[in-house]
Amino acid sequence: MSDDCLFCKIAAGQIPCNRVYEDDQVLAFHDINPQAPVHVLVIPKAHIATLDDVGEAQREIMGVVMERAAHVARELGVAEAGYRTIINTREHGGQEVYHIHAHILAGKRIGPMTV
Ligand code: D5M
Repeated sequence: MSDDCLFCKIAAGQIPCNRVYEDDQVLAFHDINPQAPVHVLVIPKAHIATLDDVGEAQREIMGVVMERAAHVARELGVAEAGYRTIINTREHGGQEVYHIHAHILAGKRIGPMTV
């Protein structure tokens, strides 16, 4: 756990969230500022700041995060219609919270990616 990390505090239950899935390794919760009818964040409970911090030692947990993201999408009933999964990295990627998270955006046709 990283002391100053918002998502570590959410993972530890110190800050509330609108949880949709939890196990010993992963937590998924609704984004506080949804950009689509369904907007869920999937995080590893262990602190990883960015995708750039993912190396061999994080392969397994990131595989679990992505597998659970697909599971959550199915559970929310959006898998068949489809969804977008995004990981933002650092400033130019638009990352605001430096604890890696996969966004799941769904519930409507998500527009083309813009840069
Ligand atoms: O995305 C960070 C996302 O985290 C952004 O969409 C808002 C969301 N957020 C911030 N604080 C909270 C809390 N407390 N609960 C739920 N969601 C939150 P990024 O990819 O870093 O830009």
